[in-house]
Amino acid sequence: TILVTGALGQIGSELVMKLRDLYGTDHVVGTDIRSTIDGPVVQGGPYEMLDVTDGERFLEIAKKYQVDAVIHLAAVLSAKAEVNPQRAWHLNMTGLMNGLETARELRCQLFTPSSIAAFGPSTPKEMTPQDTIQRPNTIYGVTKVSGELLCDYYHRRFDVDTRGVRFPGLISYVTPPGGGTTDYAVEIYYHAVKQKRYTSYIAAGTKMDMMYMPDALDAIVQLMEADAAKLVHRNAFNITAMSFAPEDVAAAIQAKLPEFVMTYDVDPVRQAIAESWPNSIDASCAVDEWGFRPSYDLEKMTQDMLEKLQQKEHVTAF
Ligand code: VAH
Repeated sequence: TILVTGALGQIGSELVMKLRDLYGTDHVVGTDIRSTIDGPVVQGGPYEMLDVTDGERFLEIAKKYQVDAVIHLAAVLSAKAEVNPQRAWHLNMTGLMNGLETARELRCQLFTPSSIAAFGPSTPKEMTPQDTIQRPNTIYGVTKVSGELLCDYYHRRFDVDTRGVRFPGLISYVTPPGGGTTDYAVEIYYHAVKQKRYTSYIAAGTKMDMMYMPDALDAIVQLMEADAAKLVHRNAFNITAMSFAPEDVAAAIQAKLPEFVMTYDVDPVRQAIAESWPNSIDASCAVDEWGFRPSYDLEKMTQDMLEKLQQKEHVTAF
């Protein structure tokens, strides 16, 4: 059985459904701190309320379902973490430590994502290498680098099968992200469909790596199923599908919705976070070691996002 934390979040809410399709509904238990009674994750299969900072409860649930893989997604994202860095450290690091201790005790696999946020201003910005300097200046980035090192330590010291990827900004139409810096690239599609206009809080010319959610979900499954003997790296692989600035995604939308208008009102806090991250990262190790290959580029993603959001009856305003 696979235990997913953060199952009601941007990645978790879609990953749980995909894993239940792949491995069987009863083999995937979703957990989150919230307990919404409606929604497919909670009603469609095993679900437990879990605050990941509660280590005993984490272990108790894992034992109850005889879990053999933990996919730990519960975390505070970059912008929200800056508002309360102490809470972000506690949730991100105590949560991960509890996941690792659970994996160590049950001898099971653990996947947890890192992020391009694990890089900082002194990291090479173009085609950022897999192995390079990592001195992030956000508390979220500090927890991501710490998480990478902790997962590698647990693999080396306790032989826990830990694996992870450094996600770029993720774009999806099912569950909006909460508190990230790359969220503009999700909001823009919702606003394009609903108001035909969007005011970006990230400045023109600010390039960041991005990926469509279907490719992100495939990457998690592919890495978790990869032959361990071929893994030179573990925590965490650079992966990306595209790199764009706000004007690029606006142009891709305008190609489908000519009447779409983009304006700018830069938020200095999230702009500074975005500028501390790479412009583009090098995913060649993921390609070589476990065959990573995304299938959505900006044009294909835009086509799908607009189609799916136009189908959604109530496009929830952001
Ligand atoms: C964030 N979406 O914006 C997350 C992610 C690379 C970005 O870590 O914080």
